[in-house]
Parts: sequence; structure tokens; C-alpha cells
Amino acid sequence: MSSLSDSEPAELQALQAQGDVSAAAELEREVARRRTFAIISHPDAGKTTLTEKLLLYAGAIELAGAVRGRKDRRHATSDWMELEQQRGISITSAALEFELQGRRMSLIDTPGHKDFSEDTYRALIAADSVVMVIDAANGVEDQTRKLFEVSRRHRLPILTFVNKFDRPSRDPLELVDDLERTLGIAAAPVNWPIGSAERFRGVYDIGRKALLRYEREAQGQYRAPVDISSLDDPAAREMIGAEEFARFRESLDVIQAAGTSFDAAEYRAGRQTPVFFGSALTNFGLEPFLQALVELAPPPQERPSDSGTISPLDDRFSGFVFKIQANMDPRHRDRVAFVRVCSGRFTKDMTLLNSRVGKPLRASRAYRFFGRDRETINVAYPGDIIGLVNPGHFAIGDTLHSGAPLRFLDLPRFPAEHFGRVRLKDVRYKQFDDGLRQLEEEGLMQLFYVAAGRREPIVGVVGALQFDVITSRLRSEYGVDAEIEPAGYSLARWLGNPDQPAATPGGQSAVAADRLERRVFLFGSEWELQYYERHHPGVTLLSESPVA
Ligand SMILES: Nc1nc2c(ncn2[C@@H]2O[C@H](COP(=O)(O)OP(=O)(O)OP(=O)(O)O)[C@@H](O)[C@H]2O)c(=O)[nH]1
Ligand SMILES: [Mg+2]
Repeated sequence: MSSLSDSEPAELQALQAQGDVSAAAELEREVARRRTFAIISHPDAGKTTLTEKLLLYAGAIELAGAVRGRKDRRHATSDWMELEQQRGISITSAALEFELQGRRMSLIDTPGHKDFSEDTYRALIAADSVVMVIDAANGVEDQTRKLFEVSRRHRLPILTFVNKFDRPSRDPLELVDDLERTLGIAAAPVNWPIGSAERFRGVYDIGRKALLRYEREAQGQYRAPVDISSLDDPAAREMIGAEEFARFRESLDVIQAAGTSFDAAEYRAGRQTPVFFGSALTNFGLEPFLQALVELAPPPQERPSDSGTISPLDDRFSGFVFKIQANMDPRHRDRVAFVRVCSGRFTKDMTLLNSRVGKPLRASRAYRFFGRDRETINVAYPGDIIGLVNPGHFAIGDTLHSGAPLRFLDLPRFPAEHFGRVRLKDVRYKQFDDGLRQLEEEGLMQLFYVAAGRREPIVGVVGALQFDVITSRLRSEYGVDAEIEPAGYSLARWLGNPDQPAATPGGQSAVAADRLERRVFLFGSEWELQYYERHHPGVTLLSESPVA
């Protein structure tokens, strides 16, 4: 860069102003082309399969892997964890970034199982919109309903993909009705399925008045060719079969006469969800869905903070940590903090402030993700999900920023409901300790040490399946053999005032400390907690750990 020191002050100012204008224009351009969305649903509806196929159709992968891949076949990109591949379920959310038609797409595949829902909730907060997957045989299921409610609370626009039409499915009219009644949102079909199971023939694009016929491609590893024709095409009618065609025409007439019609503004306002039908596994209906994501999904939105609403175009950098994951890359074995960029431009080596700690730090290495794989980056913009290597500097919920202080709203923390005693079965104490500490940092569990008796740590988790995740990850990532046996507690309460003397609870309850030596009561039951509260009204008990 040439020195500007000889320039006249006025010239300097003009140059500076020019720079500001082009920086602002660049920020605006980059924000406008970003789409950050999370895929949600009840377990098994096909989120990971749909994710994999969207990557395939976007050209981000050449060959689609499967959730339950046979030994020699590739696994789905977003289920990269060993235990995920063994069990064929998603356990942790995965971020994938790819380019599509000039857009920068950031997709978050989330686990559907309720035991992992804390992770899913946080992923929703990092997104600007949502893809909701429905199993065509089951309609709206429990966990989908809950996640839908959270999405609605955060005003996230929702696109719906009704999946598994290659299998026996409910009548599409019934499915649309189920969406509208169970969720209380208008559901506007964008396309309409023709048949299901072995008589599934494709979908009819209502807006474009085109019939999309699909050839079933073996196992759906490659993109399937799409054949487009008009409804009046005799060849199409023949291919579908007279009976199936008549049934399809009838239900199409009903939905067109009585159904909600698609309206992009209503979708953006969260008042309607456009509905697409297809089958992720066998590659039916993916092109129109991907196209809708490109055309309809909103760019990065403004976000509430303690100092007012933050626009993505705000020139100071801001973002928040919504996830921490250790050992993603077996070669590096480091801990990565996932940051959703909310405003401004991130540049490598920039100095960031952490609103919790107040100590500046330099972001010397940043990554973007594609499942387990990562790539170093030098700049990032709002909407991006970046990874910062975390040597213990970050906690979930931290706001990172440059410029004037700000803090985004706290992320939800779910209280632990299951407690177990972790027993080390070998002598790798240090690895055991590191493992527990790092998994706690991820938010996978809470760690307690009971004051009296055995020094074995107690872990508290939201869902019992997390016990399996803890022992499996201790083994595969830390080389530690441990087992967890149930401990007789069901609630943890921190003391609001740590210096205040407080009576020890009786019964099955115990006095413990968390990692930061804060006092915690572990109660055997809700009843024991209430009993304690009744008899010690002066003691403040908190269901969440007080902020460090
Ligand atoms: N027949 C059929 N099976 C499908 C389809 N999509 C997914 N599956 C199967 O359904 C099962 C669950 O699929 P996943 O993609 O893992 O579902 P998920 O929603 O990611 O599940 P979790 O992440 O564990 O909540 C797998 O065996 C898939 O192969 C489909 O379109 N048709
Ligand atoms: Mg999954």
C-alpha cells in the first residue's frame, strides 16, 4: 500500500470516504447473497438424507452418502460422528456451507431426538429460516410440533418438505390439513404429488403448470434426470396411468379451489409455509425445493441485543457462539467454537471482544465448515457460520464483537433431568478429566462433584441418550474407558448466594460443587426440592448456574 502521508488532509478524507462507501457496498452485497437455514423435524423424517441430497443437487458433493450406509458405502456428510454412523441417527448439529447460483448457503442439519434438542434449539437461533421435514406416512409428529413452536417464536420463515413419497403415504390433502390444524399455520402447496409408494410418478408444479416426472435412480447416489411435460401431454397421462391420473386431478382441483395459495410475502412474514412433496432417498422433488431455498429463503436478518436491534449492515463485527465441538478433526483434536456472524465484516487476525470476559483476543485462525471438513478463511460476512479454535476462551452464548460493547440475548439452557455417576475403568486420569471438562464445555452435560463420599464425578444431562454419547466419546476421542451408572438425583439447584450459610438438604439429596467450585444441591426428587424450599424460604436456589 502506498503511503498517504504526503496527501492533503482533504484528499485523505475523500479517499477514506471512498473506502467507506466501497466497504459498505461490499458488505451489503455479501449480506444480500447469504442464506442461513436449519433443517428440523421429528427423528427419522429424513433431515440428514435431505441435507445430503441438497448437497448433491447443489453440486457440493458428487456422490451422495447414506445415513445407514453399508460398510463400504459413504456416510452422509452431516452425520460425521462415529456414534452417529453406528446408530444411524444424528446426535449433534452439523454446519455445511456451499455456493449455489451465486448465493452462499449455510445449512445446519439438526438432530431430531429430543435428548439432543438443546443443541437443535441453539442451531435454530443461529438460522434465519427453517426447513421443516415431514414424514409422509406420519404427518406432523411431536418433536416437529415443538421445534415448529420455537421457530415461530423466533419469527423464522419455514419451508416444508413432505418426504418419503416413495413409500406408502397419507393422502396429500390430509397432510396439508394436518399441517394447518396441528401447527396453526397456512400451508400452501407449491407442487402436488402424483401417487405414492410404487405408484409415485412425480410432482406437478402448480405455479409453473408443469409435470415433473422422475426416474427412480438406483439408491439415489447420483442426480436423477427430470422429465418435464404438460398436464395435457398424452404421453405423460399414459405414463401415470388413467386411474392414478384421475385421482391426482381430483385432489389437485380440491387444493386449488379450497387450499391456501402460495404467497412469498406471507411466507417471509411466517404466516404461511410453502409445501413441497418428494422423496429425498430416491431423489424425487429436490430441484424445485432447492430452487425455492435460493429464491425464497431470507437473507441475514437483524437481531435483538441489549443495546437495541443490530442490523447485519452495522459496520462493527458481531456474532455469537452457539455451539462448541471438540475433536471434529481427528488430526487436530482441537475445540472449535461455532460463531454465527450477525453484523459487519470479520477478518482474520482482527481483535475481538468477548462480552462475558471483557478481554480482547485475536482471531488468528478461522474456518468454515462442511460437516467434519473445514477450510481456513480470511473474511466472513453476516449469515456465515465460522469456527474459531477455542482453547477454553469461549462459552456457548458468548457475544463476540468489535467496536462499542453489545450483547446478544442469552441462549436457552435446559435443566439436567438425568444424573449419573461416571466411573473410570482404567487409570487414564488426565484424559478422563480433560474429556469431561471439554464435553461439559460443549454443553453436552453438567458436571458435579459430591462433597461427601466417593469423588466420582456426577454428570447431569437433559436426555438419557446423552450418557451413551459421553461414554462413547470418552472412548473414541480421549481413549478412556468409563461407564455411567444411574445416580439417584433428578434436579440440580445452585445456591443464589454462595456466601450464605444454608442447611443441607436431607433424604436422597446431596451437596455438591460444580467445576468452578460453586455450591450445588442435587435433589432426589421434585418433592424433596419443594420440601427444602418450604422449610428454608430464605435460601435462594437457581435452576441455572449463576453467570461466571
Ligand atoms: N423410503 C425412504 N426412506 C427415507 C427417505 N428419506 C430418508 N429415509 C430413511 O429414513 C431413515 C432416517 O433418515 P435420516 O435422514 O437419518 O433422518 P433424520 O431426520 O436425519 O433423523 P435424525 O437426525 O436422527 O433425527 C434412514 O434410514 C433413511 O434412509 C425417503 O425419501 N424415502
Ligand atoms: Mg439426521
